[in-house]
Amino acid sequence: MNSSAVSLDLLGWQRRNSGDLQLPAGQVISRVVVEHRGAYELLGPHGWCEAVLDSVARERADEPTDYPAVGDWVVHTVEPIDNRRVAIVEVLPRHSMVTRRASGAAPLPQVVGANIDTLAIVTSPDQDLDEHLIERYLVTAIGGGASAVLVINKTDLGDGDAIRGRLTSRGVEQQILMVSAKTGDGMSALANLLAGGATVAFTGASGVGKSTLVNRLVGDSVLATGAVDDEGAGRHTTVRRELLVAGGGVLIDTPGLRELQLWNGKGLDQVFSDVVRFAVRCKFADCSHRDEPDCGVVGARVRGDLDPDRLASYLELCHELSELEEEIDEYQRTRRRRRDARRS
Ligand SMILES: Nc1nc2c(ncn2[C@@H]2O[C@H](COP(=O)(O)OP(=O)(O)O)[C@@H](O)[C@H]2O)c(=O)[nH]1
Ligand SMILES: [Mg+2]
Repeated sequence: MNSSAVSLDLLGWQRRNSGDLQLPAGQVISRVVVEHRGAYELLGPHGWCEAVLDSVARERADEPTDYPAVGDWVVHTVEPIDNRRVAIVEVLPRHSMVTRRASGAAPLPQVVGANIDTLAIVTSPDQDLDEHLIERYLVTAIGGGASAVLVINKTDLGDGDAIRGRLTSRGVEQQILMVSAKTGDGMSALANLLAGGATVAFTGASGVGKSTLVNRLVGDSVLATGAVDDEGAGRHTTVRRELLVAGGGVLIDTPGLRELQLWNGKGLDQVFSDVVRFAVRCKFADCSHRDEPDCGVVGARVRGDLDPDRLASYLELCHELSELEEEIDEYQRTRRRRRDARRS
């Protein structure tokens, strides 16, 4: 064991809600805190360690989503297998998996974070508000089984109310928090998201203040609760950039993304529940809300009940998802053909 040992509960284990596991001797559970290409950094009751996926687990992994990701709970060997790194033998089932389309030509998923309870989508008044990007983030979070909140940071610098007004009048229904990482205004509502060992991941454009918010939450919680617990170990261990333990929960700071391509559309109906409500009135059940007669959605737009830009955003995402489905079909057909050719 090394000095950075952190209990599973401090890492948010109780949120899994799935009972105890019987592990063979020599194996333990940790959480993935950093992901490198093909290697991982783990943190748990046995301390910090570097890890690789065991060859059997690698053999079993068919899909990119079968590999460990930041936030995962993994079973691994206590002893290193190559003098340095331990072997991950199993990725435990996830209660959420926030996934986007990986960059590159092939239609493949990339797990942004596993077992995230809340995705905090951060904006700030000193940057242009990109509603389309926010809606993409919302669909991504909710489609992955996480909840989402919008955080308007830097309210000391500019008019946060104006941003909130734009989002709500557009039809965005998710909770909006107004904060200033600089002055501390509104930070307690943000800190509340961490209650009960919750994992909160911060996302949003570069420069909106994600890292400052995370640092402030870590700093405040250290001040509020004392940096040292009864056993003398740091309770609020700062562990690299990606995953930090603080304030009774777990924070994940992500690098800013300027674009985000969807991997699944499961969250679409919930994020665009306004559009879905109008769609009930469409004449055709498979209406595309573009040029069909008696379309409830276009009707709402014409009456001024539905923001045209919001509708455009919805239609763009629908289009992207149907193209993605075709690409996936084609990709899988090609893969099957290649496999069959190898076998014959
Ligand atoms: N005035 C003000 N500046 C802030 C606030 N939060 C962050 N900043 C500044 O914004 C800049 C970008 O912050 P950073 O946390 O690196 O953004 P990130 O790229 O989203 O992680 C830094 O210069 C911060 O000091 C805030 O609430 N108010
Ligand atoms: Mg940052």
